[in-house]
Amino acid sequence: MVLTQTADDISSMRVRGAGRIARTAARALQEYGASLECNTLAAFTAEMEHAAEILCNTRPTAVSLPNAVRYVMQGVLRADTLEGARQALDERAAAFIEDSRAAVERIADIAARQFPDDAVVMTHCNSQVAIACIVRAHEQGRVREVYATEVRPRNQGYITIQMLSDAGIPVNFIVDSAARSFMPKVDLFITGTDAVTANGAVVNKIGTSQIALCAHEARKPYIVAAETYKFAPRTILGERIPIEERSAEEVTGSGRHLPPGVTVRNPAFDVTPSAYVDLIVTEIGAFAPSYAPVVIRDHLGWDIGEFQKEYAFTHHYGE
Ligand code: RI2
Repeated sequence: MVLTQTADDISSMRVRGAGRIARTAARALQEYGASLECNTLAAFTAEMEHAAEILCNTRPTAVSLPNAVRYVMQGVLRADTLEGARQALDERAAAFIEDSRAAVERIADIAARQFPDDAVVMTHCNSQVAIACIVRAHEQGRVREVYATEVRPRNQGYITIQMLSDAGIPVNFIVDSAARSFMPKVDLFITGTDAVTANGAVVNKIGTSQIALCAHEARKPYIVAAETYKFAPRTILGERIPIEERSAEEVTGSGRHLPPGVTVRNPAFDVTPSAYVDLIVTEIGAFAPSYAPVVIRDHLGWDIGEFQKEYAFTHHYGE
């Protein structure tokens, strides 16, 4: 079934990358809804809510996933009729997929202006949107070469170097621990993100915060390329972004003997404080990280009224 297959593809990382995960979930909801043979709006809504929950539980850190699911599901939850719910689901899923692709292009246009001439760039992990920025700047003749990390343990760096190489960009492939050694040669560090919090912190692939620290030390700017649906609304309520911890086998390989008492830790992401982030480039503009709550309120539409509705606050000061 398309839904369980998609959920498995996302949790096993056959489908990976925050943007691709979000688009894949939107498409899965669209297809699942079209396949349902429910006769009532209530039954259809219940099935769709169950599907949404399954998808949201696949990978906990990338907020693009619940944001995409919420956007698509609003069409179902606000509908008055079964036919209206089916139509809104289809339209919203298609709109999300189209808008998220357009956002990557727009971010590339905006971010490319930040690249100095003859730029030497460092990137970490494999971000579709960060690579789009590098490629756009290279098309404008402003990228000399890229330092791309290996990205232990899943080695997403191999995907990055293939994409950059396909675009005709000279690449230096380095182990993750060589990032500080090469930072003096670099003009800017750029990555994507899995989540931006209300205080402007950036959650991204494990190792990002170490490189951001090196960039800060060397006074090299760190630019984050982030579609607005990668901002995490619930962090305004104090919720923390859960950091996904994956299996030990990803680190050790299968069949490797470990001494007794050794525990393998394999967090997939880390948090870079806003102090080490120079600019977040979104499809609606380039901002300092302190602008994150404004994006959440004005662009994602999560305001105090929204929270009040959701949590059904009944007591107000003065009453
Ligand atoms: P785009 C990836 O996570 C990386 O952390 C990457 O920076 C981020 O998603 C954003 O990817 P993983 O799925 O949406 O490899 O920019 O764990 O492609």
